[in-house]
Amino acid sequence: MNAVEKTQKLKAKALSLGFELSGATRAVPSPQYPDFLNWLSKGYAGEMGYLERRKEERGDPQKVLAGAQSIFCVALSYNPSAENYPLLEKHPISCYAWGQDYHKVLLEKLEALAAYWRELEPGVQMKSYVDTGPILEKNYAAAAGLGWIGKNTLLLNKKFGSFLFLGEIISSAELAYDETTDNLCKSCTACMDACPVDALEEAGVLNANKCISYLTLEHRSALPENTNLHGYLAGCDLCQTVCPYNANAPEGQEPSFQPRAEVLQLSNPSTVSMSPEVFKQFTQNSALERIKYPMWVRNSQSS
Ligand code: B12
Ligand code: SF4
Ligand code: SF4
Repeated sequence: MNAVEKTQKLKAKALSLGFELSGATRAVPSPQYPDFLNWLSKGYAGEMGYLERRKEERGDPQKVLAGAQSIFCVALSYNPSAENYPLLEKHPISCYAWGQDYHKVLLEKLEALAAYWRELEPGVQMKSYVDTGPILEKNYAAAAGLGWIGKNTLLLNKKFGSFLFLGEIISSAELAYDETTDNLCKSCTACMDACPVDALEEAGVLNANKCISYLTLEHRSALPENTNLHGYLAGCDLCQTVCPYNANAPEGQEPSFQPRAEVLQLSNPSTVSMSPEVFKQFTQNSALERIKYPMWVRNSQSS
């Protein structure tokens, strides 16, 4: 089977598994890698030591999979339903964590895709990642034509917006490669204007030290004095909620991302007082599992 036929089959399979978008790009160092190093050297990563520790691998897919030829990138929408959209204005938990843990949901689908690929091409070497792999996911997704990088630094698609989770399979196989898309942010600056803590230092450059998402999810030590989390306990949606491409995007179709009842009920951050046991249950099988209980208590005192 030639590369074009194979790539078409993989895209059809990805679609049947529920991925709204898929595309392929070459497994070569990302042209944005020097920008990533520059970002790290400015200290914009805060306490996210894992970005520094695995920075060599992020520069070259060969360091992740020797002999890698291609990266097959996918995106799955978690765009809230019209009914739940108003919650984005006031809910203390970012909508990326309203449903089940996206890592597990996407990895399961990627495994099914990899199994199908192995049938098409026995012997193909593959490595699948969702979020936690040492790879610049947004940059490769953009290179594979899934969308462009918006001024809020996220991968954005003209039809599906930016409430998208990304994943990829790095492989030893040649595929037919996609073209990049145009950047359609143009003169819009809605996300930069909406960020209440000015974390978007310039278009497409995020200083994590200031970012509410980082402070609530990744910053393990005490929050800097006078931190205002603007009502958030976990993550932040503000620079996506205002994006015009999200306003017109279709609702995500993945049933696992339907908001859990206990999340919908949680409305007022100042009244959030959960015992460690209830918190453990509340975060189980959710992306919130990453937050430790003392961080949750700390966040509720600053939101
Ligand atoms: C670290 C990380 C974070 C950090 C840093 C965010 C960031 N912008 O990178 C924090 C904790 C803040 C974070 C927050 C969120 N994250 Co996060 N995160 C990651 C992770 C693990 C690594 C990303 C990374 O390498 N960042 C490092 C910096 C350097 O990357 P960058 O911002 O793209 O930097 C570029 C610019 O700074 C630019 N640059 C540097 N200097 C200069 C100079 C000029 C002039 C210019 C123009 C550019 C430029 O070059 C850099 C490289 O391209 C990825 C998964 C992965 N493996 O890639 C998920 C990922 C990016 N996160 C994701 C999500 C969903 C979120 C949140 C929405 C969660 C939430 N609701 O709170 C928020 C969004 C906040 C935001 N506006 O970005 C998704 C994004 C999907 C998408 N549509 O793009 C990813 C891809 C996970 C996934 N698999 O789905 N995240
Ligand atoms: S996630 Fe929130 S704090 Fe971070 S850049 Fe976007 S709007 Fe600003
Ligand atoms: S809000 Fe405007 S500038 Fe920001 S990502 Fe969306 S289109 Fe681009």
